[in-house]
Amino acid sequence: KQAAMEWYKQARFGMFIHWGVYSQAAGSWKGTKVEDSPVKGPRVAEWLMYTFNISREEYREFAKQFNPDSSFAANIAKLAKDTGMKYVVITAKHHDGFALFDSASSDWDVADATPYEGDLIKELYDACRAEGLDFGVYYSHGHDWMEGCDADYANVKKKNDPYGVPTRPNGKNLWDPSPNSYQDYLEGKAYPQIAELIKLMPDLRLIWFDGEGLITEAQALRFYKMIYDLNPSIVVNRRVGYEYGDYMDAGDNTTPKAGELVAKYFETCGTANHSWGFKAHDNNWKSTNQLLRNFVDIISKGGNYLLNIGPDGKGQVPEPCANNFVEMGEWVKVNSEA
Ligand code: JFZ
Repeated sequence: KQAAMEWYKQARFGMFIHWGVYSQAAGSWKGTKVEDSPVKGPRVAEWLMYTFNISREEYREFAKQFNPDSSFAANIAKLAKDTGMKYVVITAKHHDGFALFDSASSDWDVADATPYEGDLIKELYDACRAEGLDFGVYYSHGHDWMEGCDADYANVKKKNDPYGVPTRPNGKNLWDPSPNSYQDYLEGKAYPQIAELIKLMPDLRLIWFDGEGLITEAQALRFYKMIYDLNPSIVVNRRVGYEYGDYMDAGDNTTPKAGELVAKYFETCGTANHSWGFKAHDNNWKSTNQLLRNFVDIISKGGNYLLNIGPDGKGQVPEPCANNFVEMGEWVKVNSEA
């Protein structure tokens, strides 16, 4: 792991990508913006299915319109390179459970549920490697609104929670839950998909877990150990659960102040506007100056900056965002050794 952590420490600046079926909705559903939904919860565009309590069947139908331009991979890899970034981390599966790769363990994936002919994750991996960029994937192991364990949520939570904290079903699909148990979901989908991703990409560098709420210590350790056994150079983030990850995070969009976070390796992930997934009506982009101030602040404290883009359904990065990134990259490249 030491060499992998050295890589991580030196990489410093990465691109986060939130992309999926929700991207084509652009932050609205049937004419209503996510901000105007009566359902309580985050107002980010990638939570579309949750925000509008979309049934699993209707959301599966919606996936049939997801058909990106195959040029997305080369374009995004180039943008990351031009921004001065050293690696890319894309959502291989977000909370809606949709896999952007051709998965053998589920047909809720790009190959079986959309008209797109190809494997989005593998294509972006290849394009990034061709640009000399390293590659990682985000994987929502805790939430899966399509095939997770949400019907069983209250029981599992009660059983797994060592402190007897009352159940707060935040972020769970309780409007149309799948019948799976948590253990079945992990065995049948989450563990196998992590193994698939590692096999698909021999140079995979990082796995970024999210949504750890339900997991037991043994289940979190199994993710960590399984990854180590398959490829010990993969770096794992803290959110795998029970602090088993290799580095800390400072909370989304936040930078640690002096004395707040003492960790050799940490990361701040951040948005370029106010949503991770593409939201057409959020044009409140952080300025190039603001992005650079964040960058310098985080890097000077020894952390990594994972700065997000949300491409649209076709895979296009919003133009003002891309322009700011390229402008930022001119400074980053001049003012860093590499
Ligand atoms: C999670 C996701 O729910 C969200 O959609 C996005 O992927 C983001 C990067 O991660 O949201 C979180 C999770 C944890 C914190 C904040 C937002 N946190 O610990 O500050």
